Amino acid sequence: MAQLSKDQYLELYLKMERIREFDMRINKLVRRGFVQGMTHFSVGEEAASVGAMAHLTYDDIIFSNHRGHGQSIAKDMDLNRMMAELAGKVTGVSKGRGGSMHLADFEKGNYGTNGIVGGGYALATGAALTQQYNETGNIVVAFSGDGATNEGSFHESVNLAATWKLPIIFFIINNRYGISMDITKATNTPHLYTRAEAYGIPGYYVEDGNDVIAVYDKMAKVVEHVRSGEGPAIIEVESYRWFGHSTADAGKYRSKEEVDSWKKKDPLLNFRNYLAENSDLTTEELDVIHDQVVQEIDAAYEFAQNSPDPELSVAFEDVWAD
Ligand SMILES: Cc1ncc(C[n+]2csc(CCOP(=O)(O)OP(=O)(O)O)c2C)c(N)n1
Ligand SMILES: [Mg+2]
Repeated sequence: MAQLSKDQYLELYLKMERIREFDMRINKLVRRGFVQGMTHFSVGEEAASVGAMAHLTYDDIIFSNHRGHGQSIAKDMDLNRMMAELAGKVTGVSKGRGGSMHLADFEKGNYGTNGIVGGGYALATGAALTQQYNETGNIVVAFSGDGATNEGSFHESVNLAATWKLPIIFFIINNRYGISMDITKATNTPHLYTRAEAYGIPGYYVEDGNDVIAVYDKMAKVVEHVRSGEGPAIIEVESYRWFGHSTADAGKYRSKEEVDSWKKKDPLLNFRNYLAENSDLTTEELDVIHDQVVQEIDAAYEFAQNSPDPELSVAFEDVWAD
């Protein structure tokens, strides 16, 4: 296990707290009608996004999917503008036109969440080709779920990326479901990282994707490989979403025992306990972080509440490149 500095631990913890608190708040705000449109929560999967993002700079590019709050927050999206976007306000990161599945921040290398399952792979592969062509030295990470890897776009993109040795990581968060579809009914391979072999690239696996340090450690190796110019890699991390697939899903297809067993493997609580035992951080210091995050979310809510709706003309902005 990597031994990190106090600041590094704090950074990981802060981001996991942000993801957790943001989505717990959004869950309430959806019910109140403040946040509209389909929303998918990252609660339970915080460690995967945070452990992965710790190795990327703002020049490195990510593409995310429909469940992209965690990755957006891990890549430092402004919480005020993120909350405003979910509420459809003009101050949102996409001027209130996109909502949860169209969050982007190009300046920080976040090329967007995406409502089309498997829709990010080819875009990410194109972005990786740009990095290689322009010799930027930057890498691209395409985040997706397990279900998306059965889309043709996954196979086409990995194949091309492998053939051209593009600097891209296909990062799969395997939460065992694609909406209500159990993974064992959707594919005959128990693990998704083994697919890498078919394309002649390395596949990496994190069995406990709720352990942020385990993800951090494995991602260090993956990033080293891809940055060295050796070509792409696949990484699969096992995790679990605590809530239903989206706000429209009561989650009847999963047993209470199964959900509870994963809640016991709470990535945030486990990391808190780990830090209390293995770092200089005290539980009091971690409580301060928690309180700070709650204040950030309060402020984001206030910002979104006080922001205006977009004018109709905003719908026609940014359609063409200047
Ligand atoms: C092309 C396409 N097909 C189907 C859907 C409907 N849909 C939305 S999310 C989802 C399941 C995705 O599962 P997975 O990739 O495992 O991600 P998870 O939701 O588990 O994080 C489906 C089928 C869609 N949005 N786009
Ligand atoms: Mg899934």
